Amino acid sequence: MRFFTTASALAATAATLFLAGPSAAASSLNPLEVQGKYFVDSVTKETFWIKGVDYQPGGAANFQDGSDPLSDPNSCARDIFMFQQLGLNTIRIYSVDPTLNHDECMSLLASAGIYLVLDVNTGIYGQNLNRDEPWTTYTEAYLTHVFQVIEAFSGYNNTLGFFAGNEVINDNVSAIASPNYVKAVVRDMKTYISNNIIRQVPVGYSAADVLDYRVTLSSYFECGPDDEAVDFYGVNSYQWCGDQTFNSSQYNILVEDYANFSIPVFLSEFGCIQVLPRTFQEVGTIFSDQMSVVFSGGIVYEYSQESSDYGLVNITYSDGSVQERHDFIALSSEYASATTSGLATASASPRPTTCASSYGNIDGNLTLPDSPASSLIANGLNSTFNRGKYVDITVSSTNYSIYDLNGNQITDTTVNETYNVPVSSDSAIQLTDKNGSGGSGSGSSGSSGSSGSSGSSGSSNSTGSGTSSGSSPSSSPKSAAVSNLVRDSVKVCAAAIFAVIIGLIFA
Ligand SMILES: *[C@@H]1O[C@H](CO)[C@@H](O)[C@H](O)[C@H]1NC(C)=O
Ligand SMILES: *[C@@H]1O[C@H](CO)[C@@H](O)[C@H](O)[C@H]1NC(C)=O
Ligand SMILES: *[C@@H]1O[C@H](CO)[C@@H](O)[C@H](O)[C@H]1NC(C)=O
Ligand SMILES: *[C@@H]1O[C@H](CO)[C@@H](O)[C@H](O)[C@H]1NC(C)=O
Ligand SMILES: *[C@@H]1O[C@H](CO)[C@@H](O)[C@H](O)[C@H]1NC(C)=O
Ligand SMILES: *[C@@H]1O[C@H](CO)[C@@H](O)[C@H](O)[C@H]1NC(C)=O
Ligand SMILES: *[C@@H]1O[C@H](CO)[C@@H](O)[C@H](O)[C@H]1NC(C)=O
Ligand SMILES: *[C@@H]1O[C@H](CO)[C@@H](O)[C@H](O)[C@H]1NC(C)=O
Ligand SMILES: *[C@@H]1O[C@H](CO)[C@@H](O)[C@H](O)[C@H]1NC(C)=O
Ligand SMILES: *[C@@H]1O[C@H](CO)[C@@H](O)[C@H](O)[C@H]1NC(C)=O
Ligand SMILES: CC(=O)N[C@H]1CO[C@H](CO)[C@@H](O)[C@@H]1O
Repeated sequence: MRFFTTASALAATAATLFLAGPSAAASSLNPLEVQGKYFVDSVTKETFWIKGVDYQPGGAANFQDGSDPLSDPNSCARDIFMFQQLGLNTIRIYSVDPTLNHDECMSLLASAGIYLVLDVNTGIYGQNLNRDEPWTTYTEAYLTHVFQVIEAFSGYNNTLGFFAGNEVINDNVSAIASPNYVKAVVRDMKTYISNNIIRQVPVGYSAADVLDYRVTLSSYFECGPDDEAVDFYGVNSYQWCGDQTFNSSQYNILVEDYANFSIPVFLSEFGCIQVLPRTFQEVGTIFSDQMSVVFSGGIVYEYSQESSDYGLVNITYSDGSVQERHDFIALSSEYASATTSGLATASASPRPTTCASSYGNIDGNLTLPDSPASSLIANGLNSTFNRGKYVDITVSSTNYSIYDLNGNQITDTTVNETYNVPVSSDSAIQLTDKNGSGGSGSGSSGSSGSSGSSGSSGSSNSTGSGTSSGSSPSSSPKSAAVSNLVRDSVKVCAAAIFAVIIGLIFA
């Protein structure tokens, strides 16, 4: 009798699994796209507001090639578990090594429902623009690095967009010298993508919020032909410190200043530390009707505790463990209660397709220089370059220890794989054959870019070895896809048939 019940239950379960299979398989994470001033899900057309955290364990300034935040599946599983506790739908990473394999980490992020906004620069010499003398660093070699990052990440549907630069323009000298070079990088990236990659992954710029040119710089990046203007804009803002209101923080001015912006704008860094511990009181306002009509959410600086003291968690590198800090608890509570009202309906002003002849306080030469990489832009990197694709997830539970604020170890640290991640040739065919159909793709506008990491200005000129390690050329995605499909359906069918037979025998 007991066995009979079990067998029936098994049969029922298997049948459910079998029937539910197709619809469960259908829920994979859709690419986002830019529509007017909002990000929308390209399939459901729902508006998307970013709930994010900046993620660069070790600090962006110390980045070296050879490993990056998405190259080790065990640390990804550890941190993605934590991202889910925080309620995130997006992370931002400042620097990666495009020759490494990011497939498993990007697949796990996608299964957890998390998008990536990725900066294309590093602090390594040759992988960023010198903000004071950008003409010395705007070279084919530099752009090769940028295009490698594009190639490595465009095949993942959860790549939300690329930042061409972070705070490249951050003082009076760079405000004269750099705007047209950053915008040239945006143009080169957008043109590279439209020529060589099927999905027109959006390209943006992340700005230091300097009031002298807050409005003029964003207007300069927003204007012009589609292939030169930015698709979205990030503002790094630390103006809400401690106990404030919409008005006292001057968020009201910030919102007014971008009220007519024609493309998505969001806080690409926020979370002032002048008053500690942080309560993240501003989250409620960012996602309120007052603000969410203009700002598409925000990204808190930053996940790991570094010397700058902005961490949500402590990472102990000797044993790979992480521990929640007070700010982690505060942010997860604020993000959990922040809701937006669904479909945003505010109509966007049309994007200005011609630029003014000058913009206040960025009064250098605003004409874009010709690209030093026009042949690469036309033809793409060679086809042997490391192109990312989704793979079967092998590590969904980290082997590192995770501790809560009180030092108690969290025992179940399995990532909640909410979305199906189709392992298929799809990622590969998101990239055009160099001489195939070419990138159609909906263009949005786009602009700006540069390098460096947040907070610090100045082009860093650290000498990293420019070499990359561990490039793992993808094996044939098509055969992997087919074998995966076969494997899965064999598994499900066999289970169902077995269960039904057992059920019949015992019925
Ligand atoms: C906030 O500032 C605006 C002016 O920008 C003013 O109209 C409004 O009354 C202020 N609100 C509060 C609650 O003080
Ligand atoms: C936004 O547009 C409205 C209506 O055209 C105008 O009154 C307002 O001054 C504009 N705001 C900015 C910051 O340009
Ligand atoms: C995080 O690390 C710092 C410095 O090592 C330490 O002072 C602090 O107590 C740690 N915080 C937690 C919650 O473990
Ligand atoms: C930078 O330029 C602005 C306006 O162009 C000026 O008001 C400010 O004093 C300058 N700052 C410095 C440090 O020179
Ligand atoms: C402005 O920059 C463009 C592109 O680099 C260059 O062709 C032009 O000569 C510059 N104009 C001036 C006045 O320097
Ligand atoms: C392909 O590109 C990579 C990286 O740019 C380079 O190292 C390699 O030599 C190139 N291979 C061919 C066959 O051109
Ligand atoms: C975790 O697993 C990886 C292999 O996947 C291994 O290299 C590493 O040493 C393990 N770390 C711990 C702390 O067990
Ligand atoms: C996993 O995610 C689903 C969908 O968001 C949710 O319903 C479920 O409660 C989550 N499970 C856990 C253990 O968090
Ligand atoms: C990416 O998204 C597109 C559009 O929704 C879909 O057709 C494609 O199958 C997806 N690819 C992968 C690998 O999930
Ligand atoms: C950066 O470092 C390189 C290599 O050491 C050097 O050749 C170059 O002049 C430096 N550039 C700047 C702007 O300091
Ligand atoms: C990589 C490659 O084969 N590029 C070629 C694509 O086609 C154009 C013209 O159709 C050639 O100029 C490129 O060399």
